[in-house]
Amino acid sequence: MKSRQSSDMVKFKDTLKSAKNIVFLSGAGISAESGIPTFRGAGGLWRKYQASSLATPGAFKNSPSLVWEFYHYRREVAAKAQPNAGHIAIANYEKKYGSEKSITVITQNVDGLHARAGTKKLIELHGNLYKTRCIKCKEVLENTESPICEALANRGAPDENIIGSDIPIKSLPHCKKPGCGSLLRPHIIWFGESLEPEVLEKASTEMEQCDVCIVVGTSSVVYPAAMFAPQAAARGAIVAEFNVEPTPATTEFHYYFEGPAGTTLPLVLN
Ligand code: BJW
Ligand code: ZN
Repeated sequence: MKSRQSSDMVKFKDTLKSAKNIVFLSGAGISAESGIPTFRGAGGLWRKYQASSLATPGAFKNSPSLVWEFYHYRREVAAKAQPNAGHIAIANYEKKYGSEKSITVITQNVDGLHARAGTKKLIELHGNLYKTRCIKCKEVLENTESPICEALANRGAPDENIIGSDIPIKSLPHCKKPGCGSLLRPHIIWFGESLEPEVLEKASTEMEQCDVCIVVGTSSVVYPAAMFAPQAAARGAIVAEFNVEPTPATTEFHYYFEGPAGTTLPLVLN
């Protein structure tokens, strides 16, 4: 749909009332008001690095120490953060209407804030900061320890003057499975890696079935998530975008609500 968007909240609330299958598709912007920096906005750098140069298999191979420092920092920031009014409005909406409608949150975020706000039907497309995966036996485990290993205590400062990282590999987190003992990595989908097939499948099914999709706080530039909502709009689902500024996908959607999601989402959902 390439036409002018509506920002008629009353009309959208009506649409939502009669919707049976609703998907929320969220990105970093929904957590911005919790103090977690977005990727492509101000604060998107850690030291001198863009996330796109650290969140890659190549970066981890090159320096697991540096990449673990980056993730240790992010784990600590997210652990101290609290879900904001946007996360809470979505969780409460599910609590209120979840028995009469199918309500799913598909998030690109790895910070765990949707779950902490109380969202139950949640698909985490890009993994989770508090899960590890063994590079050898592939076991995925939840891990909320702080720090995740002794060697990372007091590491991960974002100061751009810190050069490199020198933690010996043997001191980084390792698999505790008998007979394995290999290096652990964050259970996060990095650039150039495929999403987990069953996660992608679940998300695609929800996207294909939804009659309303609410896209919140994503720049809609990272694939495959970037094509979910435009595809839903193209097959006739009503798509509403909540963002502080238009994105490359805005013109594909029916509704555009500009402003911080912590303010705009409660207006629509409460
Ligand atoms: C607010 C707000 C407020 C602020 N209220 N709003 C097809 C074409 C071209 C490239 C590709 C393609 N298919 C695959 C690729 C390669 C790549 C890709 O898409 N690159 C693009 C950059 C072009 N994709 C992949 O590699 C994916 N893998 C894959 O597809 O495998 C098969 C394949 C591989 C290679 C080639 C072809 C096929 C995997 C992607 C995994 C993404 N991983 C990351 C890093 C995770 C690491 C980590 O967190 O540590 O996930 S990238 C990073 O971006 C992170 C995010 O989840 C993701 C999306 O970002 P998001 O959430 O949209 O954040 P921002 O910062 O971009 O936007 C914030 C928005 O909020 C802004 O719009 C603000 O305005 C707004 N906002 N405050 C409301 N208060
Ligand atoms: Zn293992």
